[in-house]
Amino acid sequence: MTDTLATPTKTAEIVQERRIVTAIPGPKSVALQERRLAVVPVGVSSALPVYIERAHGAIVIDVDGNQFIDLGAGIGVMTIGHTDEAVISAASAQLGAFTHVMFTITPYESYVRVAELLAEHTPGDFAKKTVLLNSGAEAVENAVKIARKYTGRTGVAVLDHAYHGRTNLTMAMTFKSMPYKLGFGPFASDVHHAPNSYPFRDGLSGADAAARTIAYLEKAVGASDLACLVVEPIQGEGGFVVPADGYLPALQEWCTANGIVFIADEIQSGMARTGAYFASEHFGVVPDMVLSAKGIAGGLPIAGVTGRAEIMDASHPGGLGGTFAGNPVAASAAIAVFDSIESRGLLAEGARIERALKPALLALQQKYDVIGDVRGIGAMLAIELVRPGTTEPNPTAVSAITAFAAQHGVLLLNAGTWGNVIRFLPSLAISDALLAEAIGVLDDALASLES
Ligand code: PLZ
Repeated sequence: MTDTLATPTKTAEIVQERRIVTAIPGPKSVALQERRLAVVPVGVSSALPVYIERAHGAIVIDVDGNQFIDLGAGIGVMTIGHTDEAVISAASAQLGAFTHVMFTITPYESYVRVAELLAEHTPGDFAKKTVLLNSGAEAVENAVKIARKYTGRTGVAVLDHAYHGRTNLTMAMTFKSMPYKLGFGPFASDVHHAPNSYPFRDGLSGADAAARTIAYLEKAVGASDLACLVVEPIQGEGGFVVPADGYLPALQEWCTANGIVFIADEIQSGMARTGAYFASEHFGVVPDMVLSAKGIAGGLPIAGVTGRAEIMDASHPGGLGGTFAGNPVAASAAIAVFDSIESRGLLAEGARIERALKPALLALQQKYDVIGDVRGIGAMLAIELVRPGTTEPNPTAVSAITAFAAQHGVLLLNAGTWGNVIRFLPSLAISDALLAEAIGVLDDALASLES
């Protein structure tokens, strides 16, 4: 049976199974890699030089016919699964209707509908408005732009270990120098990095960590100079760092008291990944602005800045936009993703994935002392690797494990300021059986470290 499926003609025919049939990378990938090296700069690197031909659900299949269990979902983009029928049909229908007219010239309904859906599903019961953009970084840029216009202030506060993008302003906001910033400056000014809450490393309560963040910002900047504080409710690239209880509410309270716009960058944590539409809900905060991208449109590029109407309306007409921003094909796909989450009850899937994965990861922690911490919510889980008996980061173990997993048909992503975190952010379409199989490979990978 599997033979006939070796070259499936339709993505839906891809059986949800792991299957390695060549060396990794296989010969066709090796040939493509050679072509790529001649024409694509080394600055654009790939975690694994395996070239993908098609994908469905939680499986990606490469040009050599190898099938991988995808635990990264393109860094949290394919939240409802690869080649989802609803996304394909919505985007295809829009392709045949019109692909571009430019919303700032002649508008169309799908943009408005996405704004309605984001207003409905982001936290908070107040009037909200949304501007659509193309990428996460562009959403962050626009959020800062709007917060500055609204407050008449210029200071931007961000947290240590944050990731907000690769454009000039967002490089300034991103914490980690290598590979994101080194040699790419000078960076935008008036961006201030404050200590975050990182329970595994600082051992602080939420209240104490918030007091530390606030004291830093008050001393180093001054609250009245800050336009906004941008936080990822669960830090993504920084290593799926979940703040201690009470940390985010204390920050929000301080922002509100001081007229600082409280912005949640939910580009990685949002859109049903954690079992809630947006991770802010787990922490009891209602941000003034929520930023979304990645998972909102099944892989088509679109991003949103959704915020309190009075803040969003601070910009003069014509101040916000962009040629492709809110592209109709991507907007149609986003509507299909929202509809699928509702009609298929996908909000429950985050909790299912947590139930399937977290106890297994905790069991591995008991077995292997290289795992210092297991954390996360829903389908946003991670293990932080250390030198056994210490909290010293262990990126070497992460590299060895992700390489082993790739050879055995499991795509695992790293993360973390020290590159010592493995994050699990599969699509919500992944089955418990595939998760169990991936855990088996992870167990073997951990065992191989000791041999
Ligand atoms: N904010 C919280 O996670 C994107 C970047 C991967 P863009 N993270 C993955 C890479 O190596 O470039 C991200 C994020 C958070 C902002 C962004 C930026 O989103 O769509 O990549 O611009």
